[in-house]
Amino acid sequence: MPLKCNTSHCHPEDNECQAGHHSLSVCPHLIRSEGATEAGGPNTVGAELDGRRVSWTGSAMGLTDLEPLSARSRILLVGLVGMENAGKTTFLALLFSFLRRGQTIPGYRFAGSNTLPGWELIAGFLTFRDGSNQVSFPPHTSRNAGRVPGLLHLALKDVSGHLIDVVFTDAPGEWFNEWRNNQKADAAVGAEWIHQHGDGFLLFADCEELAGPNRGTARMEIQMLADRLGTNLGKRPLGLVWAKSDVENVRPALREKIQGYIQAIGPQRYREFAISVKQDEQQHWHKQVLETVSWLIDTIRHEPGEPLPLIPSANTDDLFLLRRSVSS
Ligand SMILES: Nc1nc2c(ncn2[C@@H]2O[C@H](COP(=O)(O)OP(=O)(O)OP(=O)(O)O)[C@@H](O)[C@H]2O)c(=O)[nH]1
Ligand SMILES: [Mg+2]
Repeated sequence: MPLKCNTSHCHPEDNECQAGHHSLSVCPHLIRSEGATEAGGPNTVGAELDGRRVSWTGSAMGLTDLEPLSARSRILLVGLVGMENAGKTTFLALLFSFLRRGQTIPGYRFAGSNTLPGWELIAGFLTFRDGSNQVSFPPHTSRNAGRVPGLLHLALKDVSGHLIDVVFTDAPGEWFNEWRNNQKADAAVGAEWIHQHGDGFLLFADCEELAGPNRGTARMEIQMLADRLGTNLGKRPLGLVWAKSDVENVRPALREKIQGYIQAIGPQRYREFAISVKQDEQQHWHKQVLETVSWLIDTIRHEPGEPLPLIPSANTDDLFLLRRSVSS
């Protein structure tokens, strides 16, 4: 049975304690429900918070941590959707590695992050360390990540200097597996939350799975996820990310069927991207990671088909507009 608390907005089940206790067991507000044990497992009274889900540690954020951010700007929430091992966390790790190296998201400058250690935690796996030439992939995202996904934050500035807060979800593929089968399943609450609150989505298609013996199942799973995402999608942009594009495309017809299927669902604002951890001068897989984010932010911020408003040039005959120069 999940842990409960009588303080509003407190979520011990997500390992968040509004009173700031590191060990949930010492919090006087905690309701010790039947079945909650003293140690072990995600929903335990004895669980050490260890700063994992509170924003001031810089770790990936939880739902409550969004509040202070939303006070400064309208947060753009980008939902990363895909089955287990589809490449969602690796995409985020790549994105941060490029930003850390000084590369930019086209049209946007890096202006900070509330979750730097959270980004480092995943990008660190793709980083060469002193004395070692080994890199590895970030670990599988745990299904015990809580009720809401891990949230990674980027503050960006556009060309005119406007600050934009973007938050990316890093959720376990298992959530989406449950969600594609049953939208209302208990284990699909996090996936449903992403769909409800996301301002834009990236659907990950695993090119390795699509080239392997389980390609039929992989195709069906992607299509089912696309169906779910397509429901009430409205103007929200949907990007299809061909992850692990370095794996040879042995079944081009299969990919075309997926493309056709998603286009038939009719997302109003749709684009495809091919990415990989491997560098390729012709395919620009790395560049497309940054372009994916740029396209999403641009699309979320601007109404479809609506050109950016033109800034009228000052009419120099108008004395009102010339007020300052007249009075100076
Ligand atoms: N060949 C190849 N393999 C990749 C690439 N990106 C990821 N992988 C492999 O795919 C695995 C899963 O990647 P993740 O990024 O953890 O996938 P995920 O979607 O976050 O998975 P969950 O956390 O389980 O939902 C990695 O451990 C790698 O083995 C890529 O660009 N090329
Ligand atoms: Mg993951």
